[in-house]
Amino acid sequence: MNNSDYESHVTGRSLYVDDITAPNGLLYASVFSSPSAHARISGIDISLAENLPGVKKIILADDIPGENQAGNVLPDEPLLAKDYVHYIGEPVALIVADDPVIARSAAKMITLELEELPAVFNPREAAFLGSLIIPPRLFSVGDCESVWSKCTFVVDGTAESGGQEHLYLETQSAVAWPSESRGIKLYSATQAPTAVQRITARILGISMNLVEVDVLRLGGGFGGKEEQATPYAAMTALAAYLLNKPVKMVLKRNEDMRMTGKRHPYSSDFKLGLDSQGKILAYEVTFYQNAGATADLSTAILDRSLFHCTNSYYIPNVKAIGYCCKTNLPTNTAFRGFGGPQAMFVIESAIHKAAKVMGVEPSFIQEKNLLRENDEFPYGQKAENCNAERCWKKAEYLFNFQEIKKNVEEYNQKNKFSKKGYALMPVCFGISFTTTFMNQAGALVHIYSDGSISISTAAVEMGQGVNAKIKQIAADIFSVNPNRIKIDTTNTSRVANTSPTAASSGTDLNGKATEIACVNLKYRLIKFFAAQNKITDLSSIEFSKESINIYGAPSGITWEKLISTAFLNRIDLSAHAFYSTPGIHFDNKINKGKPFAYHVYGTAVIEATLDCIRGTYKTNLVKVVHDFGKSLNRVIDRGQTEGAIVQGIGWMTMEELVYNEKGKLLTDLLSTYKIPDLYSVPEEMEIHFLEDTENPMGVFNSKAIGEPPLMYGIGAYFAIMNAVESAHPAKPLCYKAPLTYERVLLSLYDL
Ligand code: MTE
Ligand code: LUZ
Ligand code: MOS
Repeated sequence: MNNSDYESHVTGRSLYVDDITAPNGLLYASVFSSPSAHARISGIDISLAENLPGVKKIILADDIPGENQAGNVLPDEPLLAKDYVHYIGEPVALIVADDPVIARSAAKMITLELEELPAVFNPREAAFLGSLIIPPRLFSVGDCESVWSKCTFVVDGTAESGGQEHLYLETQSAVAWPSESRGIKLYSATQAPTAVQRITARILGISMNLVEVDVLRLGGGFGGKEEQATPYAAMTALAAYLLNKPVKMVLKRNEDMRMTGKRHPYSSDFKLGLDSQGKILAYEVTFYQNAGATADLSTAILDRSLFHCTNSYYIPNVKAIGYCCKTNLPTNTAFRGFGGPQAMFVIESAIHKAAKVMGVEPSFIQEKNLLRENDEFPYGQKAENCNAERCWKKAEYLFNFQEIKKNVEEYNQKNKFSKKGYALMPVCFGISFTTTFMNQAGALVHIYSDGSISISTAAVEMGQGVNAKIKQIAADIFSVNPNRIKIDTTNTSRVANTSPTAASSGTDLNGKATEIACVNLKYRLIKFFAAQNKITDLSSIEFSKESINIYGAPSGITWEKLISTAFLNRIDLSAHAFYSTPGIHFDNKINKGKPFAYHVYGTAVIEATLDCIRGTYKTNLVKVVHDFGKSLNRVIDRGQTEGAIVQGIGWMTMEELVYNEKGKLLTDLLSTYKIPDLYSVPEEMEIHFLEDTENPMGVFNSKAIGEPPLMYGIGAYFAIMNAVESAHPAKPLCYKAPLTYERVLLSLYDL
């Protein structure tokens, strides 16, 4: 297996930003941030901090040479707060010192004079006050209003899901070097090198070609470094620029948890109408998204909630409204699933409630309403190569739903203080940035005269295996040993104007660009070889196992020989290529179009066991049939699926962010914020790759894998709830995630 950096990871040789050897004169930056959730700044006292030995400079908003604006999507985010602060943890000043301990000590000596203003933390309250980042968004199809009266069953209710801390192992980090031409070279742990370049140039008031951003790899991103690595990189660059010295900034864990945003909490209202047979006729949903203090990616995330509001089901009449609510919490941001999970939790809650009213299992309604070929999504795209039913049927056959149900029932008969529950979770997720222009990527491939190959793309390796996949693509096209290939760092000077590595499309976009570059180079080499050997039929020439064949027979020319001869004959051995997803478009005035290149499908079954005395539970098993297309790399794809499922279960069950009444995060360390560990991951996980599936829109017929499986984790919520229902059938239900042990315990007793 050539998953390039497994070995260097386990032997500790993989480098991260914080490992970069300290250059001479390296300074360290630390952030002084707002202690108040909403206030006017009437004064700032930096005199004590300034005079602390070792402190080189305290940087304030007025020191910014360019524009004090870090907002990438909307210009509503000062890099350093000047007159107002909008959340606890908002950067106000930057302390640069000889050493990080001194920088942090100095930060503690800064005091603000504040006039406190009313703060709002609840998105519904924000919406009521008209505190919205953009006007409400509406996706609709059919006519719900005229259909309710035709429904046999109509249920309504609310569903709430909490935020989620990314908890990438590597916190936000950057190192900046001033360069000769009054420019900056930045090493940043970012998913979006071009965004870092653009914003840094704006902050410094210089042009983009003077900022070079280089990314080797990330210790995890999960969406948390799609936008939010940018301000920390820009601050580091600002310090380096003003002091003309290299500067490093690495957040401590509790700083990162307090200052950076998370998955958006949502509070939603739903109404679902069904006919007597369980066919869903109409669905109305209103999402109140807690965006936090600034826009960041909230509007795109809200859009994805609207796109995925019907999950894997066909519903003819839909009205979905989204409020992007501005509150005084740290700005929330992209997190694996990007608004999709929040929306799917609501439709699954609605189905669960309807099942209760109808006296059927939720799976009865789920199965009956699964998407079929050519069904139209509320946003106008048709389900093509739709595998929703195939995945469900295959899972039913392989995992024997009836048997699981029977075992659960038998177990529950036999046990009084322990109950089991189970749930099914179908998922449908669209692949492409829903902001159409972002679906572009580039690749730069060099073949060196010794036959070794270097590839640069826009893709950032963050543990998801994109480098290994891109290496495989090139190795396959040239038919060479993957060890010949090095995937180089992601660098804005080598590949320009890039989109972040996000939306699960890293391999799709950058893999395609790599494919085009390699195919072009190969064609060039074939033409050269044909000319040299006086071959007229180009199709007779084939690259096979490090050699060149003619009509299937070895020519005696190896890859290395071909390359060295091509070099001596002045053949260009470099190629740049560009890829943009064809055929996608979206009109965001009417909210119709074809935003996605394709959809990913799958079905999971999840079983949980509840301790009815303590309220604790365990997810015993997760079994999935997933449509990977033709998997490029089964080891990576299985790892992505398992990791995403566990992350999804964590979000739905144990990860709880607690703020005090002033908006201060109390759960800012791993002692208080619980994520799944070795003891809480499902005891049994089975991932089945759906057979015989094609995806012409993917590289070599593969499908994106990064985000979709996270949403299988939603099934854990309903599996636990199913067990709670067995323990306490009379208790009214509410849909509020995370379903922590505490919440389960309270729901088991009539307190
Ligand atoms: N896997 C690991 N190990 N680390 C990560 O940070 N990020 C996820 C997913 N898998 C992530 C990960 C997210 S949010 C996305 S969008 C995709 O990887 C991005 O990479 P891809 O587009 O190459 O799949
Ligand atoms: N980022 C983005 C994303 O800018 N647009 C998207 O549609 C998206 N989807 C998933 C994850 N990140
Ligand atoms: Mo992933 S949320 O698109 O970085």
